Amino acid sequence: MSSATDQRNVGVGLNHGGATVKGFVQKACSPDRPLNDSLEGELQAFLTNEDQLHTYDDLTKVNPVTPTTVLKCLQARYSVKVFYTNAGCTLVALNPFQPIPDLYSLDVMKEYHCAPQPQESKPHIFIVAEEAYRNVQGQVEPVNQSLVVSGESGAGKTWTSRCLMKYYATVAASSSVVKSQGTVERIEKRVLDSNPIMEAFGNACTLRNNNSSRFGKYIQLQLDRCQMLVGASVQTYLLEKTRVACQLANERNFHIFYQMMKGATEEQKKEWMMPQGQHFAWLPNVEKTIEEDCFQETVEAMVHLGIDTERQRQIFRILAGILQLGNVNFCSSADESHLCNLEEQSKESMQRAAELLLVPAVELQSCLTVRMLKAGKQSVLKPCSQAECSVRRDCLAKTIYAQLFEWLVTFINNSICADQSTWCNFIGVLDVYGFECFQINNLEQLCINYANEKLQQHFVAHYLRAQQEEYVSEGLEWSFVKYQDNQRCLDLLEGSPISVFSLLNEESRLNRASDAQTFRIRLEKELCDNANISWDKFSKEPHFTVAHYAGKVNYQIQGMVEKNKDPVPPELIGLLQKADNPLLQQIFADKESDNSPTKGLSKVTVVSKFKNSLESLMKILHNTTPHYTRCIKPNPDCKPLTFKKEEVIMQLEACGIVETIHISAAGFPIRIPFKSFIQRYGLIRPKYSKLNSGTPSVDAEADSVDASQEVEELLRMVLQYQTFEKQSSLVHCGRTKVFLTQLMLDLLEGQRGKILSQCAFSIQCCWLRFQ
Ligand code: AD9
Ligand code: MG
Repeated sequence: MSSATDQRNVGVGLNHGGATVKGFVQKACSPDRPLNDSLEGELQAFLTNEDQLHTYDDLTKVNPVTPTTVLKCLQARYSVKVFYTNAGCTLVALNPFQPIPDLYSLDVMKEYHCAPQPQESKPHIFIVAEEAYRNVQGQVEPVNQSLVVSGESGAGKTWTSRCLMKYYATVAASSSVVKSQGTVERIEKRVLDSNPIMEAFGNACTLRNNNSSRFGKYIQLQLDRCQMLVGASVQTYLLEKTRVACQLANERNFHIFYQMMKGATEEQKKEWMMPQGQHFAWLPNVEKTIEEDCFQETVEAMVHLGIDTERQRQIFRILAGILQLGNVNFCSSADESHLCNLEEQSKESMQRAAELLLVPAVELQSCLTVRMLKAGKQSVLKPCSQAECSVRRDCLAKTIYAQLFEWLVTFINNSICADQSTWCNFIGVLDVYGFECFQINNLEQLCINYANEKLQQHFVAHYLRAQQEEYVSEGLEWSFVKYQDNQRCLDLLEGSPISVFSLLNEESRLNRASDAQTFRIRLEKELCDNANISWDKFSKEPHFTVAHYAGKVNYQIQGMVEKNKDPVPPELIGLLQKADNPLLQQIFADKESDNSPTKGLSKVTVVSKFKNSLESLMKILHNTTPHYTRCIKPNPDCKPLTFKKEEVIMQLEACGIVETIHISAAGFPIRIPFKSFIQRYGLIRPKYSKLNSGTPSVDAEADSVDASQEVEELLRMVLQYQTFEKQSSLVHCGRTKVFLTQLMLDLLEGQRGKILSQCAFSIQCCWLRFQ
């Protein structure tokens, strides 16, 4: 094992109880003896010098590792514009919220790519990228890699993912020989061009981030035998389609609509029936200009990926049609028909929407205002209430948009995915939404937080596996490592036979008029044994609270069952299948309406679909070597170089950094190579404790005896000759290192301190006698 690793292990190990350790080190320097160079180096890990905090490039070296010291270290580094810090096996990335010249330049990429030991360079996202790149060509067989990027909204996940993709598009191409260079270049550009398209359609300006991704993404970069990038494939998760028809105050719709409004030519606007100055109800905050309002870039990327002009026309007409739908409002009719009418000013919008979507206006209106009910083999038409009409309008817009997004992702995949025979490994980049806890949380947050629970479980399992590997290589058994995992919470959410999801699905299938209170009572009755769920009995709003690993979240029950069903009236699907817009026709061609008799009860609910896609993702992650990057948002206002402690600490806790420390504390966090151990604690043995007679030459001794035996003897002494084996919960001797718990370290330090103070006292007495 390299000395660098040993150093790190000492650092990791000396996480806790640092205040005492620091004191001992200071004492050790004076009456004891001058520290030799190597010991000085080892003991640096013990010291947390506040002035030097910014120099600690691994949080596990800070002493003691507590949320406060970790926070101070990150703050110190941020203030000197150092944005990356290791935290054991993860990389913490602080968002600078301003461009940092030269941090990601071509030269920097090359530097990391060519470094013999990139891990020894300053922490950087390119080290993570390079490590994965080198790992992929495993020693025995190739190992696929996953780069998991997490963090809260605006923390920098998408930015980091793009950065990783650019790195591979550069190094995986530049390392290639001239061989089929034309193709390689083209594919890299295509892979990168998938970003602006997906961001235009899947990102939006929110209160937290001007370019917030409203979907999760896992992109696999496909590498051939020569480690060259030959293609990619994208998997997306849970697009927030409700945004099309409903935006919170001060938030916006998806970027693409604004790009069209702002970047299209007069001619295009005419074609899309978007006259200058027309107000669109679904385009709030249109006056706000952001960097992402760049229509030209999206169109260029579309062209590059092979979306021809005709297809583009069809896409933009559909989008313009959706905008017109947003301006359609209904009013109750005054006559006996009970049919809802269009508000006067909505008539033109309805006409335009129909024209743009290429569906008959009369049919469109009737689909939105009349419901078809099945009674046996017969169909009955029933007028919808005003509220129902609005729900159907929104549903139509959301369905079209979600299907269009899905079609785009499929198109992109067809355009960038390499032939199966040409690639052999992949590096996956996962950019998913972070843990969410808003004032009002519903099914979306439940799914997002469930995804984060799954990822956290994976992280914990992997982290412990890494520990296990070291224990095994050191000849230790590892079964005694105890840790808290989040299985209970996952059982609560997805377990079988009874869980929140199973009950929610059951409620959705029953198809009865959903009653939030009834569902709450069921949850309470069926899940009362699980300590991770609770209720505020006095709350008027039916809700339940889940204790996630990152904190407690209240979920509103009202509307949850309906969201889970996500019903699309069959008339709407039928209408879209008949549309003259070939793209609409295509994307709905094989869609069965939800209420169709063939589907019946087997309709896949939102949580079932999400759970399945997440399970596939977890399978992939389990079969790859993961690398974790935790992005941190240093302030809520996205201000450059502003560090708000309260914000950061919450994220450290939520993204599991503090948890990581706890996990490491549950095992044997302190690992000290035998030689260093003897150097520091050798003086505890009786022959050395007669220190008053002189300074012990531990180095010479250490060389002459078997280090392992020496260490065991020392440990027996400290444990007062109890059977050493019985103390396996406190300490273990490996092949080259001692593995200790914090308690054992404290015992050792206590003994050492006692001897040193006796020694200081004796020296003082001698000195007085001389005088
Ligand atoms: V969300 O969950 O999709 O809402 P992300 O993806 O975590 O969120 P994003 O990557 O979009 O956040 O970053 C937010 C903004 O921070 C970016 O638009 C950049 O302006 C800024 N950012 C993030 N990382 C960096 C960086 N390394 N250097 C400079 C950055 N700016
Ligand atoms: Mg994002």
